[in-house]
Amino acid sequence: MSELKLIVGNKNYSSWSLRPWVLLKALDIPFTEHQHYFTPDNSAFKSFSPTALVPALIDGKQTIWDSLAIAEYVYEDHPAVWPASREARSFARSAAAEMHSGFSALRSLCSMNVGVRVKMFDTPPALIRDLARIDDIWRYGFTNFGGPYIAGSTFTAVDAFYAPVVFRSNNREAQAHMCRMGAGLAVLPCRLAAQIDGLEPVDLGEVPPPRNLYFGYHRDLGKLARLRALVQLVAERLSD
Ligand SMILES: N[C@@H](CCC(=O)N[C@@H](CS)C(=O)NCC(=O)O)C(=O)O
Repeated sequence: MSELKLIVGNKNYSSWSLRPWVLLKALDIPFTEHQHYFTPDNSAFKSFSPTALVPALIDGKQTIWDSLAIAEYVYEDHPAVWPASREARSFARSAAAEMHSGFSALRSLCSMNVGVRVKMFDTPPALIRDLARIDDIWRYGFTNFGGPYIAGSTFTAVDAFYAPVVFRSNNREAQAHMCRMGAGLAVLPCRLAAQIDGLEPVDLGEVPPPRNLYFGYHRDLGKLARLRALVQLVAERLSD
């Protein structure tokens, strides 16, 4: 292998670029990053990839133009890309391939923009099925290979393939469960954390960041005694 050049789009939007980038970074594999800006027709991408898509990995005269192929290519010199055990490796490869070819509802309805949080007003059945499938895959991995990563004790390509999901969903329960599995720290509402065995509060020595809660009701209803009582009750319960 000569010096690896990873050509990516803006990783804020390009989940396929983010995957090999996270993988190489997490495994400390040396590479240089070359970012190309998206344009209306991306015709300039033809100069480095036959598909005019990002990412692409350049190794000397060799071009590898697909995220999953990049993982496999890098694996040839860096076995840590996939889990060491055959069982975990076949699971990890299957799950990464499933992400590579599936999850169309998640992909189209929860498009990636790392810097933006959007409240969804509707969760169609196809999206619920995709999310449930991710839950199954992660649970299977944690249960069978011991965590804290999807296929065992080290970060591998399957984690890189599911990394953008973390930016597509900010579900607090998922974060709480990941935290319980040992994946790291999570900023959780005390009420949610208190319901999950095995989580421990961390004393940061300072007050956690505040979170504003809003109670919406129609202006005309503001004088209703029962509504005011409810607002007061909710405020009291949440402030204790
Ligand atoms: N199967 C490819 C997908 C690559 C892909 O769709 N890349 C998007 C960015 S996330 C792209 O280059 N889009 C530019 C375009 O469609 O013109 C892979 O896994 O690398």
